[in-house]
Amino acid sequence: MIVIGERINSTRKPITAALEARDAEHILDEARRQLDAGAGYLDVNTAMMRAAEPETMAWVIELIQGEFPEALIAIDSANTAAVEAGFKAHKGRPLLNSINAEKERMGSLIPLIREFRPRVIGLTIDDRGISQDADIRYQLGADLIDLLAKNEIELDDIFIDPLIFPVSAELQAGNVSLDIIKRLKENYPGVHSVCGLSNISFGLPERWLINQIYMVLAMGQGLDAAIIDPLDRRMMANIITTTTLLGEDKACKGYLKTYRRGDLNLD
Ligand code: THG
Repeated sequence: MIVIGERINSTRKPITAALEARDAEHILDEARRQLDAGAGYLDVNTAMMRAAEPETMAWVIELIQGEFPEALIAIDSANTAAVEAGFKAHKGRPLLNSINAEKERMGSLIPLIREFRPRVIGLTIDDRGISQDADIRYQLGADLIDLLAKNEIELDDIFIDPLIFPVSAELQAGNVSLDIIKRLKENYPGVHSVCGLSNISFGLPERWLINQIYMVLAMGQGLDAAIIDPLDRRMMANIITTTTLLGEDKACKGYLKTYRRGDLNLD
């Protein structure tokens, strides 16, 4: 499972405050803790900085990679200027979060993708919004894969996000996203699937319980990347245990290593 750490996101108030104050220590502490917990990417969203979103994105990336040269960033932005600023600041290959099937956005991002060759998350949404129909969302994912492949992006560098609706608002929301993950795995085994999980539990109590069980169900269908809080020890323990049970942890090495670190002791 590729864990994308979600904590450096300007929708979180302490992060907005740290970005506004250019509080390097706070951002580096968030980066360090997520990397230590096993994050393969750090998602960075600076959208709440509005006009300063691009320069703030570049500042965060340079700050983190200055301290942790191996760290990779998922550039989480709907703003083309911020994406470009992020690409220019980043050493190594970032993960673009995200492109989608909206015509206008696609037009400006494809040239940047061709120039900077990031790994790419594609969302299953287009100008009509999010469909509740699994066939439509699956097809948007398949079309994005074809488009990225045509632009010489390797299958291993493509991540499709089936998107998740709250199960409290739409009874079949959980099943629809599971179905998309399964069909993508069957038809494009070299492509990754990814999601941010927390939407599934919106509007219900004890959200952690819903998020964690949904993670296990999604991994059962082939989900291999997730945007989560890596400091959530129970979620991380569930992920390693599920990986082991799915036969992807040779000699249970990952499970035993996690046990020896004390990270399976959740009391
Ligand atoms: N798919 C893709 N990208 C995404 C999402 C997705 N990026 C944004 C989001 N969804 C994932 N990132 C976050 C970041 C922070 C929080 C949740 C998701 C978060 N949530 C608090 C909580 O759940 O308790 C509430 C917010 C707060 O702290 O104020 O922190 O789906 N491709």
